[in-house]
Amino acid sequence: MDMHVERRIEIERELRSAITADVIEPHYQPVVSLSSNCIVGFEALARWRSRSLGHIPPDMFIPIAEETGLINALGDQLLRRACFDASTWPEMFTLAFNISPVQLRDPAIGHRILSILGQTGFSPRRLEIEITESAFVEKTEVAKTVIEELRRAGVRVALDDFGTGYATLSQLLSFRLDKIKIDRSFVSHLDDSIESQVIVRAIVDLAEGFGLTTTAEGVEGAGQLAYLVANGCTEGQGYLFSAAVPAAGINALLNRHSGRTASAEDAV
Ligand code: G
Ligand code: G
Ligand code: MN
Repeated sequence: MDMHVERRIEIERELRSAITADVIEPHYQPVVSLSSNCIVGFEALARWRSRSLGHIPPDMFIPIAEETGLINALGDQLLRRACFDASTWPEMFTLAFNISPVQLRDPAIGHRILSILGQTGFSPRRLEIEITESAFVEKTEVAKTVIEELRRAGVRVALDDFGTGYATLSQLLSFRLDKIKIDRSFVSHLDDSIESQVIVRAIVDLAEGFGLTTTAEGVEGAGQLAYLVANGCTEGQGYLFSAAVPAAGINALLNRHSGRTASAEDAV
């Protein structure tokens, strides 16, 4: 317990200086169209290697940033860097960026996101924000206003980790969304669980019925990919294609990918 508390305090202290020094950087995981097998965009995932503490995963430092109020500064910094990096990619690639429910409690976040887009010259039409279900449960008025503000500017909105939260369908449907991301806990059991297959198919149908696209998260195997393709899932993401790579690795990834012919077995 003491060790845990000490470690946390240490991480919090290091996190403050990491934000001041702007050393937490987004890496990028490709999002692949399942109909063409082409990369259509990248999701930014924060990566932090601290000199004194080593690699700290976002699952650990994002919650600390949220509890300490550092998330706004960190989120802005990461988005600025991601838009800057993404501006160098070919036009057709979109940038997906995670916004935590805590960030969505701040009525000013919409304005800040749009200013960062203006400053970096990155088109709102190329940005997609990912929001988890919990943002749709409490304090929904602020979240709703922010989402509407961003959508009016052309930003798209994806519901992240769908199927794992506590939002009701009617709560979710009272927001205007563009995409549903199917949580990897369902995708990872597609080979051995009929239940997972039924759930994934139902989510794809539900999304289609509301005119939304779907992205399957955590695709790791050819069998999972085949099921997703056969059932009309729009896009996939996962280690089968590629893990997140640093900004400097994107060109190599794109070159490797364009040298191949499109086929279901073909991983990025
Ligand atoms: O990449 P992965 O383990 O590494 O990410 C773990 C979790 O951290 C995911 O739920 C992801 O949404 C979240 N995360 C990663 N990067 C960011 C970020 O830039 N902002 C926010 N709010 N969450 C992030
Ligand atoms: O919550 P969100 O979907 O934003 O988090 C994405 C998380 O999933 C990141 O931690 C990312 O590193 C991780 N991830 C991406 N692809 C795979 C995969 O194929 N398998 C597993 N186990 N994790 C993945
Ligand atoms: Mn995400």
